[in-house]
Amino acid sequence: MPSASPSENRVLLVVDVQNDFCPGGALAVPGGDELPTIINKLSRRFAHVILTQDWHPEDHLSFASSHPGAKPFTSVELSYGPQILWPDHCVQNEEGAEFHPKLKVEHCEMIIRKGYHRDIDSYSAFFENDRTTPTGLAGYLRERGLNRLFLVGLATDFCIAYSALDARRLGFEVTVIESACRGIDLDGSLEASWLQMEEAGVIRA
Ligand code: VGL
Ligand code: ZN
Repeated sequence: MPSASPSENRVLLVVDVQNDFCPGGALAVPGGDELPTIINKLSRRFAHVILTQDWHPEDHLSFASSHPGAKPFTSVELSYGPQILWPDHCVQNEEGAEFHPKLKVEHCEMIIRKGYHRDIDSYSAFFENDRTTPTGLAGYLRERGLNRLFLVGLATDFCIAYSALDARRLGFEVTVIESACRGIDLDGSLEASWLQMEEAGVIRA
């Protein structure tokens, strides 16, 4: 299998820069709207760019509204383990699921959607939250020889951290560019996720 040239084995993975994760959205991450400008500029230094898009059916099981009486930001036990319940967000085909209008990465070569199975959430770009159902991204990257990942986007302590940890587990080199990420920070989750990422050999840049 031919691999990409050494200078082109890097790929920028832009995670969930969508309206609902930005101020004014359903699950707003503070400062999320600062990222499009930063990422647009950064993306020019990468020959390969992939975007992820959180893409839920309207009755998704990660929504508090799918559990009568449950409040957002509490946790429930699902078949695959604990799941935080979120406000309804990134519903398929709705405006909240669209990329932030200022995000302009024309040379993006693939958009990977996740969280589209009703019964299972998917923080990571590689596996759904059962940690075993693959999204197909690892196969794509391997087949194309893209083995150095640079992660940016939202949210540092959920989709970025889960993606970074899975990528390390799969043997990729992983760098998280902190200035181009923003976190949710539920009960210290931001600090905890950085510790886990650093332990796993993720480069914090
Ligand atoms: C995310 C919570 C729910 C994320 C997605 O992009 O970090 N967080 N869905
Ligand atoms: Zn989601």
